[in-house]
Amino acid sequence: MNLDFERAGEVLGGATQVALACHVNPDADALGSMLGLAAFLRSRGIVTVCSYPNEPLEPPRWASMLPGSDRLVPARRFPKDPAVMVTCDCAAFDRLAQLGSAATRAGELIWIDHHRSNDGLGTIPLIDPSASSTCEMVFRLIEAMGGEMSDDTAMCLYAGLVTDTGKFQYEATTPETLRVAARLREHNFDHARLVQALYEDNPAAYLSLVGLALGRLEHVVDADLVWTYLTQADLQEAGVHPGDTDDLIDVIRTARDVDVAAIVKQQKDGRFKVSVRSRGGHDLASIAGTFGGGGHRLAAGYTSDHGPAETVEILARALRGQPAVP
Ligand SMILES: [Mn+2]
Repeated sequence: MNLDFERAGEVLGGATQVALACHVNPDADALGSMLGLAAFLRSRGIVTVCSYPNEPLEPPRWASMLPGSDRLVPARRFPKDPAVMVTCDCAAFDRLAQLGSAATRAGELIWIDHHRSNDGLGTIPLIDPSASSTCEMVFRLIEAMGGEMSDDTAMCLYAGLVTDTGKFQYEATTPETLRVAARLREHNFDHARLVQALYEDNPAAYLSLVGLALGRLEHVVDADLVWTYLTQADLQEAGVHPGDTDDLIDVIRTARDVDVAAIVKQQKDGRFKVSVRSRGGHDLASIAGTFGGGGHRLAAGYTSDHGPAETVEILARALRGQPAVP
């Protein structure tokens, strides 16, 4: 893999202002990589502006733990034609939504990502599907640029490393990932409180919603699949924000009887977002890709225009057509 970290470092180091964006509905890797890199650039006297395309922004609760999250600006205040722009953790160009026009017009576009399926390459593509997280890649970029990393940057990057590796569980956790984590932990930040904010911060109502979703669990034996769903009405009744249900798939995926777990969740626009996870037997990035989504081999997602039952019927058909790897 010939990733031009040096060229990206030169462009960033020579910039007076850098505009950074991450994907819509950001997770901790997206926000952590963007805010971590921004804090590093600011420590070198570079003016930064950070955004993502949710209107209003409504950052997840844990985001307040990440230094710099108080400086996020809404997409409408993002530069229209930035000289230098960085995107973080975007598997596809449309994940930038209304920030895509700025990316198209940017003088230099540094595209940092670790998703295998990727169509947004920028003028300087830094795309490494073998990296655990975009945060790990930002760590490498900062190393290539040289200079001191602040505690603030370390905390932001650590958040993405922890979450995108499933707390250092997934196969993408390499010896290098753990070395990077160790280097970050040498810095002074409250890692225990950070991880608690990321994983143990549910309203009690969320647990009832988990109960509802688990009660609806269905098993499609010949497609090697378990699945469940939640509607907007379910979320509203429980008073739970859709972003608070991101970890629900991690309960479903523990089912050992099948290879694939799916949750079908209705979005505000009425469409259903499908999150799928494999225990190792299916390539979900390619399946999600055929439905206009993307992701990683064992963890992917897409949006469906159908209701939950029909969505899962179509998914089951795709899974049957792709025999499990023994
Ligand atoms: Mn990521």
